[in-house]
Amino acid sequence: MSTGRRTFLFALMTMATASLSFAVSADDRPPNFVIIYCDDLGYGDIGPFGSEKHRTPNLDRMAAEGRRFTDFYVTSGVCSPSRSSLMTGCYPKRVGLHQNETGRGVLFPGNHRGLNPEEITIAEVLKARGYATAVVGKWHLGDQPEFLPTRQGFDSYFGIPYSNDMGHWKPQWQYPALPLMRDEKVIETEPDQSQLTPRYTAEAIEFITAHKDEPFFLYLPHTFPHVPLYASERFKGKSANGPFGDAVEEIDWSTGEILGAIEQLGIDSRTLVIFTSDNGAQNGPGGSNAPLRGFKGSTWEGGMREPCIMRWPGKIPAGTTCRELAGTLDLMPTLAKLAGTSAPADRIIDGKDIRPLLFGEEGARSPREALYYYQMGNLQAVRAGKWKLHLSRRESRGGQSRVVPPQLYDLETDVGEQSNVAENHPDVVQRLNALAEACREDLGDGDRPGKNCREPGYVENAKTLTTRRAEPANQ
Ligand SMILES: [Ca+2]
Repeated sequence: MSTGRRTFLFALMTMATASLSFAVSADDRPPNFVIIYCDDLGYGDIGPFGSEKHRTPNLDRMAAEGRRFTDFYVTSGVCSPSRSSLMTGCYPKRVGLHQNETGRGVLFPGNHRGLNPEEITIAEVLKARGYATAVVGKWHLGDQPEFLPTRQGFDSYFGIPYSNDMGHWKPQWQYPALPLMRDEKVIETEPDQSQLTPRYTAEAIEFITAHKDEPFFLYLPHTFPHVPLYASERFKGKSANGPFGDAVEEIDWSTGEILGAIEQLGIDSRTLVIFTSDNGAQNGPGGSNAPLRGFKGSTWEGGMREPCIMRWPGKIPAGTTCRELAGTLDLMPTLAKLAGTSAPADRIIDGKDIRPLLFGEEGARSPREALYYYQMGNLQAVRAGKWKLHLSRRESRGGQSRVVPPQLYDLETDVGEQSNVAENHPDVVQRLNALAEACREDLGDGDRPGKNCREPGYVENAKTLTTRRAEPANQ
């Protein structure tokens, strides 16, 4: 090869390398992700989803600048199982977090069980792509060192490890003092809960600011509006709906602060912000799942269908609505694709890539054939398209046992699940029953084991993070 030709080839290679590094370092670099995840916020609790009680100007604006998802689901009506799906893209039953080790619906302080460190979380997927990762808020996927966020792909953690009622709120419950943690250390016990939302907000903005020049993933699972309800002085007593409304309005403020910081830093066009909730509003504290039926803990729509807004200026069409079936299961695989990578291929992942739904592509349809509604280990309902079937089951009440007949609802015309049309559509009932049967085979149901379930994490010598007095145990 002549020297001239060699020089020419070298120049070509240099140009190729230069253009490649340019492409990666400029606007084409992976986008940032912020997931704001409320606790027990109902479908009808914010303005963009019809609330007339709560003032949510920041969420109203977020919806006007982004996209509402009306048929967006979590996988459980309670905290821990729901969170396991957001983190792993799998049904709770798949990863063994549908209940704790004693058969209760969520994890409690000092439980042996937690999200298996062998599971690959959304944070681990993104971290492998060079993302800075942080969680600010309530974790609730295990409080043993092996299960903490810092062992599950997050660079840093600030928040409470489980629900805010699992402390000295009700002394008769005999929980250890509620810990506030930084990374793996308890830094306070029984923190002033009225300050949690402002403190989370400050932490979130600090993280975003520190990492504005690299791809980042911020997971912000709020403590509220789970009970006991608190708001800071600025919001306390100010809403038209008591402490519940105060907490929601403060979360709205927090969302506005975060969106404002993202705008001010000039990273709007490369930041996807997602706002949703871990399960529906509880019956009693003041939340609303209207127009849906049922509450937190149930497999009615009110327990598991959540308000969801996504905003990404220039990418997600502003002021639009997606009515296709989607959910938190889909976020891990979708964010992985947006980051230029993929969900793990060595195991079953239940989530789907829903990028076409985010971007509002013409004619985009849900890639999901069916959604399964579990209450702990029991499969109770299945949705396919517009149809939802509550499965026939045996129910015991007051010493009497009876078989509850199947109930079929057309969610397009009857979102409130009021009119059982099972008798009019035996073919649909049969089709959804067949889907349910395939699900039982796969994931199990009640005493019946599923053939594709994985083991939860388990720690033999589990300890609580704090003692029953208000003193940290690990300092
Ligand atoms: Ca919850």
